[in-house]
Amino acid sequence: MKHASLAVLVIGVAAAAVPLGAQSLLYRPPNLGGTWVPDGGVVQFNFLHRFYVFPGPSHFVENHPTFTLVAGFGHNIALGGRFATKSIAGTGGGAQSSNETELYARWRAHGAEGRPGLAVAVTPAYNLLAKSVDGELGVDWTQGPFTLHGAARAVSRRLGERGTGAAAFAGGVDVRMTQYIGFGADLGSFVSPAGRAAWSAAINFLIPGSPHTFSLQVSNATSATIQGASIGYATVGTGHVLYGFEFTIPLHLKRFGPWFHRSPKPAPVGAAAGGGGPVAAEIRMATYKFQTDTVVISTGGTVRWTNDDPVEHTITFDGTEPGSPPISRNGTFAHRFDRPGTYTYHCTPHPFMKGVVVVK
Ligand SMILES: [Cu+2]
Repeated sequence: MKHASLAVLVIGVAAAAVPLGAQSLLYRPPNLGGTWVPDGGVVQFNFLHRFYVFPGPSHFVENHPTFTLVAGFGHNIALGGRFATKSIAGTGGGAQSSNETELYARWRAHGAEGRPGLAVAVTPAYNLLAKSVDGELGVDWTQGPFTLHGAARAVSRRLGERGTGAAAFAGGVDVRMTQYIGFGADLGSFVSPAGRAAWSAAINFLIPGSPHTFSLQVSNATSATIQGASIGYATVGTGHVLYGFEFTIPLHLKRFGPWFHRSPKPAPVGAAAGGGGPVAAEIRMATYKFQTDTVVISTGGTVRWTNDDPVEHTITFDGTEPGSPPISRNGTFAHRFDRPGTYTYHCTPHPFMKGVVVVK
């Protein structure tokens, strides 16, 4: 039983470590857009919040959030926007507002962020505050725990500046200590005038059992747009450091299906639902737990699970045994075990729910 629990735990954690096709901050330093494109049908919401604490006696806190909302359309194409409510533009000469909006498209021409090897993405954009046509060519290269990043950027009108276009370059690196924890850092600047480079450093986490990643960071950049990530709040070396965090939230649109369909009738599912013989063991699912975490039955016996929770659960075996589809409230799943053995299983949406069926 103890060994079985450990096996379930290891398998559950390994499954949980995959961020479900979502953007992972373990593969992207804070001020680089990366080459990531959401899968079709996935909408990603990233919340970046940075703040600056003015020196005493006021200790006034100035907040610099950037919200990113981007949707995947398949074919390695994404459309999205960023909204930064306290962009550095507000401090620049001639800027009308500090609300910076950038609309962008991204096409990943090669590779995939997070996979070994090279990935390349092109990101055309329009910055509504600067009234500027912007663009970025992003490249990253992953090998083992390392990812190296490079970006070449061009803008037709710089934020808060009069005059013509400019080019910027940025580079960064990620190092992953484990699949859950990594470090990232980057540096980027407009070619001219130099001296207001944007930099950042971060410690990044994948939150186990979830598709979310989280980073704690320091930087001197006030927004995450192509323009904002290319210029620092103040000259490098003035000690003007912003602290912040970013949180990534992938929304798999399929999961919202139940909003638009009548909830399915709870029904018995599984091969043994009908004439599977007498039920050798009953297991209830309640409060996100298999109420009996280990059952022992004889070969040929049937186990029946019943869901008492308002959310869907699954019976997903860690081996090759076929498991259940999502089981809605009051639904049941029955399965007959024809071979002796130890069958460990978990719930796919809630990998921390684990159980064992021992067949003698
Ligand atoms: Cu569950």
